[in-house]
Amino acid sequence: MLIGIVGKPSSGKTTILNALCLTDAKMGDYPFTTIKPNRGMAFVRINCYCSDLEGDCQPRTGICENGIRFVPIELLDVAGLVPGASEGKGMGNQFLDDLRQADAFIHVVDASGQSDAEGNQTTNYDPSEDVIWLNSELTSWVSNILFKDWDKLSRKLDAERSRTVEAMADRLSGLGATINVVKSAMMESNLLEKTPKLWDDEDKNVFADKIRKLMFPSVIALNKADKKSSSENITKLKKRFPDETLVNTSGLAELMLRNADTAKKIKYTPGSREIEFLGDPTNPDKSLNIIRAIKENILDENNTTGVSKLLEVCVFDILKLIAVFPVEDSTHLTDQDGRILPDVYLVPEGTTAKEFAGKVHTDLQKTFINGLLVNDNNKRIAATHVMKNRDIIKIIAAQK
Ligand SMILES: Nc1nc2c(ncn2[C@@H]2O[C@H](COP(=O)(O)OP(=O)(O)OP(=O)(O)O)[C@@H](O)[C@H]2O)c(=O)[nH]1
Ligand SMILES: [Mg+2]
Repeated sequence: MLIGIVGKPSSGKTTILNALCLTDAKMGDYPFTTIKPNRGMAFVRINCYCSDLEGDCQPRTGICENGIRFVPIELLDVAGLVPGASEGKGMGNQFLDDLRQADAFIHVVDASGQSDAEGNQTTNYDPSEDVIWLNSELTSWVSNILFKDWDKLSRKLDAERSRTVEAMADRLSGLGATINVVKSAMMESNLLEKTPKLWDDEDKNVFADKIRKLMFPSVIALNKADKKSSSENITKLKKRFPDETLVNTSGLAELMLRNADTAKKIKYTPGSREIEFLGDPTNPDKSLNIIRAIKENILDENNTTGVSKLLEVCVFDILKLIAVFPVEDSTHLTDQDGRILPDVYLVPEGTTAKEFAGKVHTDLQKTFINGLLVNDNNKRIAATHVMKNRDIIKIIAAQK
């Protein structure tokens, strides 16, 4: 799973990546600081089972702190997009291409209204515009892929209409589309019964928009929420886009908190409201004044910086993933080497026990016999059993 971070230049995309992944990618208060995409590993929080166990769990990747497990997920921060990107403006074609492998988007909006659509400094810009034009550029990007040389293809499909879904899926194979996604989008656009030669511009746009939403579901970060001018804009944005998922964030505050934690100046667990100042309280470190201001103005006021929540909303509400723990020993919750709860996988809702086995190892899917649901008194489950969030499963497979 890969989450793409998109938005206009200077909205704070790289700052959010750095805050979530503790990467050191270049940030700047000028447009197009990022040109080549930056990748990073972020972590979502899951309630672990280790607090009920005698020993501590031993994650193979990520960490577990006070019963909270941090599970890795990959992020991709790309260059800023500007209006006209789908037609190549601001190297938009190339930058959009970088997003092909993404499974969902975090769209970072500068809620302060202090940067225009191209990321240049201004005042009183309406950030609602960014939501509208960015969605429209993304839809045009999909549309350009779908309808390239359309006259030729639609004429061909006139003779073989039954091949339409397949042909559209072929076009989108670079984006990782499946036949099912294409079929759903065509059905939702009322195009399954209409011959492609008769699709008008409106039909094509509706279809491309459905594909965008199915293939790249999005959450919007209302970023720079710490700035004074943001609060009125945030109220307006929430009113104007009731169907979008919106989360207030301050990427910069989160980055400062995490950096101060890494420097051991404070103890801060991402996503929490509390921070603990380390060091000698009688000799206050002046560089911590900014952290005190973040505590007072952001954490005490709004509980969190919103950045961990943003990722969690993206993983659990938008991508609809669940966390499942595989174990070998259902009594001690260990793997074959005695490591306690070493792995947890994020898989799509609806994943069956057998499909899950395939995520652990392709051979396990082939040799799958059944499973034990360890968190439900070792209840025996069949291949088609649908897994739930925080299930612990012991997979029983045939010996090869
Ligand atoms: N006040 C405030 N400033 C922020 C916040 N997030 C980012 N910034 C500032 O906004 C500017 C742009 O940040 P970047 O993270 O480089 O933005 P970007 O979207 O990656 O920009 P490009 O790579 O040019 O597209 C920097 O000066 C950041 O310090 C925030 O939450 N609050
Ligand atoms: Mg950047």
